[in-house]
Amino acid sequence: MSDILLIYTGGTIGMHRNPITKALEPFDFIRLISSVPELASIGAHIETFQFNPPIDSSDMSPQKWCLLVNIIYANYEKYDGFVVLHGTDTMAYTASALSFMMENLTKPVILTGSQLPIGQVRTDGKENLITSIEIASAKNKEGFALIPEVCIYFHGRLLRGNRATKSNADLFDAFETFNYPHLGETGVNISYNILHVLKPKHQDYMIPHTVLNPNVIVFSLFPGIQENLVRRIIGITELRAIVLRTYGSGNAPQEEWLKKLFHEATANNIIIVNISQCQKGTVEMSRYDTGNWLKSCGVISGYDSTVESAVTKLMYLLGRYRDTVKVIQNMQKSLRGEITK
Ligand code: ASN
Repeated sequence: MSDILLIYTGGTIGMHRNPITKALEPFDFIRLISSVPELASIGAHIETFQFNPPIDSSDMSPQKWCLLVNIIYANYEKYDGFVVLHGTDTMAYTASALSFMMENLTKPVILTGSQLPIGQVRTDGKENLITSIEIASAKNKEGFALIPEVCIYFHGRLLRGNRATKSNADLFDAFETFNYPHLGETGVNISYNILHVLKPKHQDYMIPHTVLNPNVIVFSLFPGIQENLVRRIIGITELRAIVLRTYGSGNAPQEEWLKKLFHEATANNIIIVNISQCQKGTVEMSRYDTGNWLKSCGVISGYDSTVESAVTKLMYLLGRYRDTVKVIQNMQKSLRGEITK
């Protein structure tokens, strides 16, 4: 029997409808658990930890990521796996952040949630919760965790956390990894795609990293983008990095003012990471002239990274290294399977 720590942060899965405002709001975890008597029949010993108060995931923050890492680290030896119940809206950011913040992770950390509250008749929460616990409990022949990485399990799909994106606000089928195969799929059985799962050194200790530097912004290019606005952003004293969402395979308008500003920014130790506005595919700055000039300004490739992964990886690296060169070098490497290189 596996020992699982179930951490409830909040999200729709545990919400109920306020009888006066009719809006969904976070609710008590005990009530949540009593909605799932099936949990008693899973072959796992489950203990719980609850955020007080539980939050809508729009209120997630780097401080709360640190809290999650500290909870997992403090209980790391005691449990075989961890299931984190989380709102769907920022679940992919949390999954990405946790993957970077826990180096040498050898145990499953499975994030899940739901689109409908667990107490509601047509809820997707029960299946998501029950299967996540099964996945977090799964071991291989040697007795090691089958999925030793941070994942999102949702609507029959097991996804690498730092590759995942919330792709649908309405359907139960809400998450996808556009640039990486699913790590598992569920039907009658759970079938795992073990070839694509990370293979950690099981003898190594997990190292938690809880210093994050959030002085990062994301901005998208669009036809008509204005010089005075971009100049203001780049002039912000605290700014350390920009996740630049470019066109197609990493292209940008060939405006002299944009070139000058990007040159100034990178010369000023601001890291600019080029990722595509397309959900699928990768940045290849040398493919067109419109991408190549970005390279000559010191803009670096984010390859096939998601926004969520690029932002949280920068926060983690900027918190870990003072030296901009080190941050840039590590941005170019796949640290936890987050980019294809
Ligand atoms: N607003 C909710 C949240 O992210 C959405 C959900 O969980 N389905 O907390």
